[in-house]
Amino acid sequence: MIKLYTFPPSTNSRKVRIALIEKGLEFERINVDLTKREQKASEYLKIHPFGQIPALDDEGFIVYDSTVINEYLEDEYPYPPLMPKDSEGRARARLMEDFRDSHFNPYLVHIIQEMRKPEGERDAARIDNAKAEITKAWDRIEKELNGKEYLAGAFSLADVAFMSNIELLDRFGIAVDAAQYPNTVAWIARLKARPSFAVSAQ
Ligand SMILES: N[C@@H](CCC(=O)N[C@@H](CS)C(=O)NCC(=O)O)C(=O)O
Repeated sequence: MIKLYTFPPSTNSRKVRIALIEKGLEFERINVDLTKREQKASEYLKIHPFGQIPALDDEGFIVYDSTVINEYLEDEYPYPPLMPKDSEGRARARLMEDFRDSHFNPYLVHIIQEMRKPEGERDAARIDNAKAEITKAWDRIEKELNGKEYLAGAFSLADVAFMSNIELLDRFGIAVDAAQYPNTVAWIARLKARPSFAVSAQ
């Protein structure tokens, strides 16, 4: 059986949990407790050389990095598909996934880092900047969604990537203005309604 090295609050791990659930794949969750720095234990470093989660073990084949893992799952378990069939659609989906990984998720990480500090020590400017960058992302997402239900047309790994962040948006009270971003608000509601959203929480 597939084993996933994961931790419930980790968004990158959730990205893989969602893909596994969407593909109907059974998997064993192996918790790597980041609060105890278990990701840096020497045994775990044999699985993930950089000491991070997620990592996946498919009958002895080990792969790490959420984006690479999800691409592997798509190649190895193609049904139901989570990528468009045509090269242009696949490139668009990958661009949006990269946008989430490089220009969206990192700002949520900044907020998490600040919120972990005692209230008086938080860097308010860093939080404000992160929130502004996240709002900027809605501009792009709104345009991408024009005339489409999901980022690449049908539900894809691009949506999976953003879906893993939705709970944090709620937790930090980052609302999306429905008047300015109607496509984005409807898309978020669509993502939340997918059974994999609730099931992937742990
Ligand atoms: N590019 C990697 C990033 C993985 C990553 O940042 N994982 C975080 C949890 S979401 C982690 O393991 N943090 C602990 C650490 O870096 O020591 C991926 O997408 O899998």
